[in-house]
Amino acid sequence: MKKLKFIIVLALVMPAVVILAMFGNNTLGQANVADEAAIKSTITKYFASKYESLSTLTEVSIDNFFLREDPVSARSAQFEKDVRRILVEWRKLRDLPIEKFSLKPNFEEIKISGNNAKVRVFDTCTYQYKNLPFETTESTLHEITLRKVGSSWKIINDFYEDSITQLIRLNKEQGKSIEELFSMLPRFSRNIDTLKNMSSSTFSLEKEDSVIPLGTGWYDRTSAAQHADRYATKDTSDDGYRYDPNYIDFSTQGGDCTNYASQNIRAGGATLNDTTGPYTWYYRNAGGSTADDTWSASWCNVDPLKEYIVNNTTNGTPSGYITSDITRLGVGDIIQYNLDSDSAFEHTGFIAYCYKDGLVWYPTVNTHTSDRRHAPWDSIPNTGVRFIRITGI
Ligand SMILES: [Ca+2]
Ligand SMILES: [Ca+2]
Ligand SMILES: [Ca+2]
Repeated sequence: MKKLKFIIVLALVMPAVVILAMFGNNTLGQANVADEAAIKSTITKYFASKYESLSTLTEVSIDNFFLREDPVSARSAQFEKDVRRILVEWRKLRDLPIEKFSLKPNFEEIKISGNNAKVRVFDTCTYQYKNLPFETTESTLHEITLRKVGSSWKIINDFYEDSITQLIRLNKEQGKSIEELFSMLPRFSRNIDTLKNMSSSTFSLEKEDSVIPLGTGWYDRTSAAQHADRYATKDTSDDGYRYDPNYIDFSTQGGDCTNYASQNIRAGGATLNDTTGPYTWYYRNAGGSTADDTWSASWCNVDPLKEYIVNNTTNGTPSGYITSDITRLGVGDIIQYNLDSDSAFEHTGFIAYCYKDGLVWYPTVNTHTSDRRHAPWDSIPNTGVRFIRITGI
């Protein structure tokens, strides 16, 4: 009996031993436990240096995290410096330092192979801006490759997609240096007096729509905002929620910002429109996976959503107008951002929360790719904005 027991135990243990032998070099070995801890520590400090920089609004050196002699690493370091420099300058102009930040990176995957490592991690962080009475959460998925040099891990490449990396890439593609990009950034602030005095040449607000829009149905702004807050971040570590599983995730296909805004508007009671009139706005998920879903251009693209809202005449679906007056915006409305010098807009934010400053209510935006919950509307670097008031559905 004893022998049989031994054989049974052996039969149970052997597969585990084999698995250990197969993967011991990757995730379960003793050395890798230490490497994993070292990698997590390096990346956490690297992310923290960004939020320190945004707290002090000064440049915090990141050279130590990278490998200067490696050209890929040097290029990645320079790109991150450009990102941070623009963020710092942008917020200096608006007196928007952050404070009390709580960084909780969520490591989704760490693959170590010899002296190389690949990491997927969310840089999830919650903080307050100085003098603003609410918390902002931001979360971006990074794919980071590292190499072990001596006893320390150095970042070779940090890849992530968000509106500021898009801003830099788009303008670089159009032949603009970082200095030229700097000079394009509008000098407006969130302050209403400054906004009123803005000239349209430095701030590309579109002319106010003179047509009284339809939209007589009741738009449930609270429900729309609840959907926006619940599904604001793909990381589950902040609140247990990923993106809304009923919709496809466009974050690796040009960005999920407008798809997310449309979802929120729909959650506010808007019905889909795929049959009536020259304009359509719909998303079809006939159950099952999202792989076979279909949607209209207006559902997930920045300019087409604006076109739909300001032009459609179908009851039950979102109608509204463009305004230059920020005080007309409220929960449930949207703000769109231009990220270069052409007239097409590239980013959509959804207003799920407004805060009062003096006598004025100012909007914050929730966005996807990168993920933001309750970010001051003017905290996102851009070359122009468009305020869209949804009057009804
Ligand atoms: Ca989440
Ligand atoms: Ca489906
Ligand atoms: Ca553009």
